[in-house]
Amino acid sequence: MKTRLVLLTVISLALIGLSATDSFASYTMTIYSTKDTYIDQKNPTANYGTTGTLSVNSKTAGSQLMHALVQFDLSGIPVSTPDFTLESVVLQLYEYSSQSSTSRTFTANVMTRDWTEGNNTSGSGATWNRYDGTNSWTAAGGDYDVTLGSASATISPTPGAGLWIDWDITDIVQDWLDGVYDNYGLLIKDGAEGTSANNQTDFYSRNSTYAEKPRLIVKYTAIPEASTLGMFGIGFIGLAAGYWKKTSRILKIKYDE
Ligand SMILES: [Ca+2]
Repeated sequence: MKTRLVLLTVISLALIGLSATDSFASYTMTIYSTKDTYIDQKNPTANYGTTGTLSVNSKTAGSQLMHALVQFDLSGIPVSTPDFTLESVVLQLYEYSSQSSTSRTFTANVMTRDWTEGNNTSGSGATWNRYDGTNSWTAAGGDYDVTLGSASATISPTPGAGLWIDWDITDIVQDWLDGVYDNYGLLIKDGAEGTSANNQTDFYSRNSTYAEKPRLIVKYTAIPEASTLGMFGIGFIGLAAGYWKKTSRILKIKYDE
């Protein structure tokens, strides 16, 4: 009876050791864009796939609208980790130049059609008119749907030396991870297009020679897959099982005698 009590205590301790591994840990990962370009209404057949800049402009006078397109590969986010929870995702673009004298709000919108980045040669990739250099968008200027997902960021006028601009796209990335809709990236545009003023704002693209390239800051929590405590708990169970087997044998021998 005393032996069983000791054994139960040992097993209980082992289970406590295992349950202690159920504590969450927080992680942060950075994902850089795998595709980016901008499209220009004034030069509707030009591709800027390998240009170091992503430009956005609200100016409709003279047909000078500009939209930026950016896409990220999310396969590195460990969604199958036990108890994975996406906490936040922030899209960051580094603004290095703005010709606007007023605050601008830019929206990042869920794209509804895949597109080709291109290499700056004619027909190689996305333009204002075409998504792959050959075939037309449903609507010139890029296909997107704000009802699927849209995030906003407001930029002060003449920001000076440059700064990171943040869009909270947590809900959009969660929907991509859940397969609610396909990940064709985001179309970034001025939230108030139709101006006569030139509000061109420039961000670094992934092809820039500068380090501040488009990126996602992904924060999530999960249970560590293998922890010291877990191994400790498993070791305890192993010891307990061994002890039980040994004790049983001794008892059996004694009983047989
Ligand atoms: Ca690019």
